[in-house]
Amino acid sequence: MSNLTRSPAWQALTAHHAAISKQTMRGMFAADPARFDKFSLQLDGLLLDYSKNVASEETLRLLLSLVRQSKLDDWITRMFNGDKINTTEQRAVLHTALRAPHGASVYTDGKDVVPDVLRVRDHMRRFCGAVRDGSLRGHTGKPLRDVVNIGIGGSSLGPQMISEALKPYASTQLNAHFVSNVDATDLIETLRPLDPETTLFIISSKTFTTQETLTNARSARTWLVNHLGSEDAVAKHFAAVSTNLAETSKFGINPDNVFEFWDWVGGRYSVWSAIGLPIALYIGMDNFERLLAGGHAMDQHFRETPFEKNMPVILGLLGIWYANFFDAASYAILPYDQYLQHFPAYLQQLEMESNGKRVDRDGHDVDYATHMVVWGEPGTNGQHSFYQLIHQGTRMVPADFLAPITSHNPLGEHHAMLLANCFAQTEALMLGKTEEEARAELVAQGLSGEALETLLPYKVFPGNRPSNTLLFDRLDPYTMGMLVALYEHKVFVQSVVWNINAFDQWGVEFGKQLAGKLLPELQGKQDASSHDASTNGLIKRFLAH
Ligand code: G6Q
Repeated sequence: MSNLTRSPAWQALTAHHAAISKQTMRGMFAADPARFDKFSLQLDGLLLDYSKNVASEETLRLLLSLVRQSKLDDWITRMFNGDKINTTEQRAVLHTALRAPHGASVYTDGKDVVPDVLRVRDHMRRFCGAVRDGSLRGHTGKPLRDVVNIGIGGSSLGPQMISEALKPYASTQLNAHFVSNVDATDLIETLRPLDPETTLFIISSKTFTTQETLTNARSARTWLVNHLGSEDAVAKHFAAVSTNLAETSKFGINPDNVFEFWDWVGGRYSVWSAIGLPIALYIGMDNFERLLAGGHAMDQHFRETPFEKNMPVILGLLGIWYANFFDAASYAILPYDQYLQHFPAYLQQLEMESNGKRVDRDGHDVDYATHMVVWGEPGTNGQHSFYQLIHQGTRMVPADFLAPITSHNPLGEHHAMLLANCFAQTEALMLGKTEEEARAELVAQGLSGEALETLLPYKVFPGNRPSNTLLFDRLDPYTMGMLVALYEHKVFVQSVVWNINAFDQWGVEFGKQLAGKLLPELQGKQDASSHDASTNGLIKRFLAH
């Protein structure tokens, strides 16, 4: 048994789970009219309603003792102070320094990192200003109109998700595009409608060695040079964001267009760094800085607020409650905002790459579940497909609902309908529909006798299905910053309780090695018979064509 599952806090939660399983949320709401007030938190226009959880005040008390037992306060201090808490890579974890305000100091290896952060931010401001006002132009003198980010994983998902989320703030003069897949279809379909004379490529890669990104970058370069007829065009049409300045220079990118970041920024935590350049170009540097300010506000909240009122702590603990004590295997992210359409995919990486681990910080296999599978789609679309399983399936799927009070696109009744759907879903998941209620409905529809009895079991909804709701005034840059930082810190809280390192990604590195090994075999340069029979068979079939 691990220290965690043996601990008094864990044991107390196991016993409490057995007791609370006899209660329902329906009953808890009926018994306590103040439940919403007790189980909700607010920060700068962001409301977290966590009252629709299978949790009582006692549950929260026990979960908070679990987090205290894990010494979360020490871990928070260590992270913000630049300790090398990413031990398997011997790195500090300082994405929070990227959103630190002017005047702050954050040290790692005896060096204050903030002056470098601010220097790169100033560089971004100058570059974005020059592209946006047309003073920085393409090789033939035309203004740059289409920004194509070439990157993958952490060097793509964040910029793409936030550019889409903040589209209402974007310049009407610029379009943002994202190419990540090594499948040439991604690049070719993106470039097809674009004019090389007005296209700016940003090659985003922390390592600048990622096979997909460099392959796409080389093909993009060929496309540009072929169309514009000169290698000189590259200097005007390519920028790079990387920690590997030697490789960006080898690629031939104009040093004035190279934006640096550092190994203490994890890929999936890097959207706040120059990896956010496509966002800054698209929505302007002032808006990008408001995004940083929102992230910083959440940092302050996380560091300074007692755990019982701390949003990332509460969200993290509720995830642990379901993953470890209810055996929930997945949880859904359900944004009722079309602009947040890429948010589930973004959180899939943030949460599953961070906490999809099975060896603890002491090198031992864990004997408890770690992260749940994350999935989701914007509402109301999901309601017409997978919500069936959430309402009536055999598995518990806790869900986070997100919605803005004000729409950027007010049109007739649309927004009221959207929110009516959102609130109705969380209510129905919580309440369910009892046999009695279902029977009354069927009677009202004119059914009786055998026909009614046959249909009745299918019309019952067990309810007691948990959800959190994040309701915010408007999806603006500051709110977006708060939301992303909220989930980052939630992931950290969970990693601390689970005693795992949220900041390495050996599974991803493994994938990078594998493709490199097989490529020469598919190209017929190396014998391809050393694999298992299935892999050999697939390679043979490919080579036969
Ligand atoms: C993020 C991951 C991974 C990474 C990509 C791209 O935390 O490590 O998604 O961001 O593999 O890596 P590069 O930025 O080095 O190209």
